[in-house]
Amino acid sequence: MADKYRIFGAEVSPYSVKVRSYFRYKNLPHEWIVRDSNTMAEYQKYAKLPIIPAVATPGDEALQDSTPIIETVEARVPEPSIHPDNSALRFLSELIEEFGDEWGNKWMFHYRWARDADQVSAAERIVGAMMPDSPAEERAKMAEGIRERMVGRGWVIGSNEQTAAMIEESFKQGVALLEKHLAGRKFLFGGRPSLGDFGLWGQVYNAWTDPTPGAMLKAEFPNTCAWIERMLDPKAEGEFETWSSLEPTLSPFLERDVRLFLKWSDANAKALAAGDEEMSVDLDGQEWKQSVGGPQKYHAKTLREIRKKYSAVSSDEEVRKILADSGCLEWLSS
Ligand SMILES: N[C@@H](CCC(=O)N[C@@H](CS)C(=O)NCC(=O)O)C(=O)O
Repeated sequence: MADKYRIFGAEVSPYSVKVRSYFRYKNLPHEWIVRDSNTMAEYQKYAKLPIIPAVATPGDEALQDSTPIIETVEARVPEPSIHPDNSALRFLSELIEEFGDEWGNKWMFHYRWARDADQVSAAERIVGAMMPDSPAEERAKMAEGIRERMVGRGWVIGSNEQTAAMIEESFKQGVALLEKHLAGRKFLFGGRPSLGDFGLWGQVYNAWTDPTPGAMLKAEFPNTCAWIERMLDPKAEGEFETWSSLEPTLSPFLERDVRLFLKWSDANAKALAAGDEEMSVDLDGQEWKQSVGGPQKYHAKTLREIRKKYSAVSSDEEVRKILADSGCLEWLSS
């Protein structure tokens, strides 16, 4: 039996760094193993799906998919808890995690592959981590190949001519709301990190490492940048707050960003169920149109999961009111 967890991941993978920050916060003995040409064979022993992160537990069990990884470990090592005691706040944190994983990823992925500077930077970092021992010439060739492949894959996250500006606007407005919320506050729910912080942070941290969104964050959003740096190795610095102190600045984020994401996710699930190849949804007066297929099935699955989590707390008056007031309820209770 190993004495540590092993996390196979990469710095450029938002879900990998999300899990690594969680392990750091929980103070769990772990080794961060960059999945590269040297560690690939070992990674493949644990990875049922060809994705990172993959975690090997001290008992040599294989875990994949960041949300179940965190849920499994949290059930085994509950302290310090990443869930507020209050069930309404706990659900909001889970909802923000879902938002980060499924919509924050559109922000990150779109910016990473939309412009030359970001494409070059990301492709170089991916190759630098994957093939550290290869000659520069080989790495440059590989980086060009990755760049070409990824630039053509915007459809995976629904980035296309019609949605590009909507995604960028969503990032700018979303981060502007976070910036206000993080003024004088260490984490999204108060003095310690929640599940919602880990999920959203993995994406925003990765965007911060990319030239275009990184420059924007550094120029305009100092509170968000401080949170990004704090979340790399987060420590409990206080307690979770109550809804009354969070509400003034967290409500606007739920009302705009999370509500629109849920509306999109509902439309995506309906299009898949109907066997459509395209989906279109009105997001506050702007039409979002994208192809749907294999990659979008995962969003439908996580929508079912978050609805299940909502249904477990739906008798709680406080959570119903918060979700109804922010326009999120109708997408969670269907
Ligand atoms: N839902 C999964 C998503 C994992 C995922 O999409 N990982 C990406 C990197 S961020 C991946 O492994 N892509 C294929 C690859 O890098 O080989 C999770 O939360 O862990």
